[in-house]
Amino acid sequence: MENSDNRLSPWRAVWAGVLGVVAAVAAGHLVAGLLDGNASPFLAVGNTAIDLTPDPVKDWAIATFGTADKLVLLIGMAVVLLGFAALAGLLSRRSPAPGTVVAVVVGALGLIAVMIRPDLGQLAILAPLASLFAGVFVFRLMHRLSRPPIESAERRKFLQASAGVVAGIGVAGLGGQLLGSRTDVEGSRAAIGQLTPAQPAPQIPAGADFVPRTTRFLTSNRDFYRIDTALSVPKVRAEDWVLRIHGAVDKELTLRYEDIRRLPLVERTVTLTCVSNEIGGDLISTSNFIGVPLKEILADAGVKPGSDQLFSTSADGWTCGTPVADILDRGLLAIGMNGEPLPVEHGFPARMVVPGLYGYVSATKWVVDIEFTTFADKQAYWLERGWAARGPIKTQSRIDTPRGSAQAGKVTVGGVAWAQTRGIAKVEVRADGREWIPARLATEVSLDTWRMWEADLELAPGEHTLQCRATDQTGYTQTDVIADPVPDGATGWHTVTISVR
Ligand SMILES: Nc1nc2c(c(=O)[nH]1)N[C@H]1C(S)=C(S)[C@@H](COP(=O)(O)O)O[C@H]1N2
Ligand SMILES: [Mo]
Repeated sequence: MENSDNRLSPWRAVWAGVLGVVAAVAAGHLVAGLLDGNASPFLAVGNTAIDLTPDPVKDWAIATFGTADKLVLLIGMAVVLLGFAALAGLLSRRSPAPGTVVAVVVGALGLIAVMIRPDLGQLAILAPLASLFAGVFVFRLMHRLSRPPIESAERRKFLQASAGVVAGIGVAGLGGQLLGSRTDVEGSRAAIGQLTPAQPAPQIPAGADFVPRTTRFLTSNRDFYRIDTALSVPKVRAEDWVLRIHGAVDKELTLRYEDIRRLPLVERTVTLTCVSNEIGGDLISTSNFIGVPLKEILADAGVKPGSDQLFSTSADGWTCGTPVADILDRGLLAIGMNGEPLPVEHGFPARMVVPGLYGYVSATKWVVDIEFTTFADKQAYWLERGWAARGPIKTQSRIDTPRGSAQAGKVTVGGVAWAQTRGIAKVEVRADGREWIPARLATEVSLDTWRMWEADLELAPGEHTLQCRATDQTGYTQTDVIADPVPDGATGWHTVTISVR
């Protein structure tokens, strides 16, 4: 007969729930390490959550947490999961059945998340299955050993089991981590060495920026902004990388890394921009990209007339649609960045770069598949989530300094402006809505890059509002109409308030 004395103490109930869940995550991680890091049910749920998150929330997360958005998501998920675990434990003080049901339901979620990931194979379900079994087993074991009355012998068994499970969790978690990183992508990258372009980009002239009043013209690989949907960066070794080119072509092609590297490499200085960049935001950077013009690679394939979309897919299943005309005009299959092979986070071994188009419609990292099709036939990742099919970069400008405060008198305002493929013709600055003052423009590097500017304003002590606006070389002056990044890029003039002393 069960009576109330037979119930688990709340602490032990919570402990059984938490150990069960952590064991589940660790076991899944271990098996995923053997198969594919993204098969880890915890990551699969996170990746699916990213795909399912409504765009306004996604935009808000990028704006609020920047590149830490994914870490915040993982921590949030961990907190929710531990909350469930504690609750499942508390519901199970009398019998392990309720907790077992919760474990099966959460386990099933992990299973579904892994099954619907486009980037995971069939074997990947072994990871969430391992989680499910480990979770249920550990929970029921700890539950059984926690039952009162607890004599000293039983207490010892309980402590021993706890210690054993905690050690097992540590070994499984660590093992999964080690196994997962055994694809030695850094080793593969290091083995490539320097990439020397046959056609280097022109030297960046000293007058290309006004550091420290403006951002530096070339962004280091470390500081280059990063945006992608990948919770764990795809690990593709150059030796294993294969690019398939198919669809509306005369001849299908399969290219390997050496095929690309053997071709004469060109270097292009390009400013990449994210469509999610808010007015004044920093999702924009400039690099010397090294690669091969896609037009040359595609000459062998022969693109059939009638296809207007190059539909590219990355190793992790992300997709992107780019107008064929832009690709043939200036698309690059890039393998290097600032003299080095692409950093892993920026698409190693190969990515696409197309000046003048926002990254979401042009800059596929870890690209493994290129299909010629039409915009009518196929929709890429962000289109299904409400963003526009076409994403030409809008003429924009940003104030870099001063931000916050300045000394009264002559105040030099500095910043950047961009209108990739069109070039910047003019930037103007004004304080407190007064007349526009033309800025001095830094030396132009190319139409495909940003351009730095600075201007002197005379400011008295007090609060002042500074604004800037750019005019591109087609004569278009950026609009003051404020628009959100969704669906095709933010508009409006960057406005900063400073206090002058
Ligand atoms: N595989 C993959 N490629 C991707 C993305 C992605 O989510 N996955 N994001 C795109 C977006 S939205 C942008 S702005 C650029 C950013 O490139 P970066 O991270 O090298 O700056 O990559 C593009 N390529
Ligand atoms: Mo982006």
